[in-house]
Amino acid sequence: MPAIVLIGAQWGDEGKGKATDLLGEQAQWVVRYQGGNNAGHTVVLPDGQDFALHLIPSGILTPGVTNVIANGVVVDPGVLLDELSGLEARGIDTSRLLLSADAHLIMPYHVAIDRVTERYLGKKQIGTTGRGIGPAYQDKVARQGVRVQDLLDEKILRQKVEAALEIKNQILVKVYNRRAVDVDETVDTVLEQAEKFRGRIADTKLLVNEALERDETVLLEGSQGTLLDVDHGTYPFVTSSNPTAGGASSGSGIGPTSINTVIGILKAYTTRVGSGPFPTELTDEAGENLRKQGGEFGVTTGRSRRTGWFDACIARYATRVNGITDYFLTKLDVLSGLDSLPVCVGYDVDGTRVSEMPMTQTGVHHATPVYEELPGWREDISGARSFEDLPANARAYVERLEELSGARISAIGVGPGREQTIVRH
Ligand code: 2SA
Ligand code: GDP
Ligand code: MG
Repeated sequence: MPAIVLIGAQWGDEGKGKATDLLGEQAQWVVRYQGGNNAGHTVVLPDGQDFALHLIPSGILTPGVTNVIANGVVVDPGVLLDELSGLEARGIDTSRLLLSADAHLIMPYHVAIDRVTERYLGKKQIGTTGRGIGPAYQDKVARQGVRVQDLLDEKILRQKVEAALEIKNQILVKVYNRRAVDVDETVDTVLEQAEKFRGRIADTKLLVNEALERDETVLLEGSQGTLLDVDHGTYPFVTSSNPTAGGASSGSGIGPTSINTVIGILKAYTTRVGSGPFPTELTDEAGENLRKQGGEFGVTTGRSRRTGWFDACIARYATRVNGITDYFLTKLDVLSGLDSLPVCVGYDVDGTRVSEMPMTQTGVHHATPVYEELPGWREDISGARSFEDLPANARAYVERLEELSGARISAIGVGPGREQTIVRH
């Protein structure tokens, strides 16, 4: 059985947690391949209990599934332990969670640097989650990172932490006027934490590839979204990893030929957390209404999410850069009660009409949406279970989005619950 990749098609928070939970029932493995505890994936179980997962794959809630934090993820050991104990306290079996020996660690100094950098950027800040994600990936690329496998050898760990802190401490003290980070204290802390998850460290790329050879289903759970991708997103207002489908291969160690399905999770409108351009953003009452109706608040930081109308240029772009085969359209229920629904079908960029994402970041900043108005519907659709149960205008909205996005909409979310899903294909 080939691997399935599940990715966010917009700026994250499209409902990847719910989608992973739904598909988790058909999978033997759920693998996180990028990001870290900046993610906030919500899963609502049929009994009404809801869970917010940050670092651990959403498949942990499905009995029998083996969950993997793969090489492309950055792991904060303290967060890992807290998340594990939180799940265990709620009766969740966490015995099937493995951690790649190649994953990089978020060290306490990465968190400190993330926060201090944002503060110093002032108005130009990215609006990060402050979890140390960017600085940890920076060290990975600069070849100064500390990996999970380094926790298995205290001598190597100490050398790596010493090397990583040599320049950082000078910057912290001389530029940011902070206290230097102590090597011994840092090493002791992570070693103590590692005691509690040493048994989970594994050669996960071998295990996942072997599972594929046995015809088992592997679901690769993306976090954040296409426009937060460091290569394909609205740079520099992005995260520091590759949430797009290509990242699933490098971030887990499976070949791209093992992947034959890429499911894009697409919200029926648009949201974004943090700074950066957002052409269809609504800063008026309509935006506030979407935020309230959709409960658009960050699952990790609690920040208000920015809201706006559906942007078909983004969807088309996501279809292309990810090779999306199917869409799961979420939160259609949130749009009930509106007279008319504007859908962005193109942009006016400094007097030129375009229908694709502008080539340059300046173009994205200058993009004014060109809208097509679709008629809304008033009915509560949260109980709909088949496409035919939806009002005609809701069906027409879905069909138009499908046409504009360039990939079939195979499932539709009409509420946060697992059962509040319409499967079309
Ligand atoms: P970072 O912390 O370096 O990854 O931040 C860089 C940008 O990436 C955005 N980002 C996110 N956007 C949406 N959702 C995310 N997860 C949380 C959620 C967000 C929260 O589920 O709601 O609680 O605030 C997420 N993680 C990173 C971030 O806002 C920056 O724009
Ligand atoms: P993720 O980061 O992509 O997993 O998404 P989040 O969990 O950050 O945000 C999605 C929110 O929408 C969560 O509160 C979900 O429970 C909720 N949700 C998911 N699908 C639907 C849906 O179809 N309708 C409604 N009303 N809520 C949904
Ligand atoms: Mg989220």
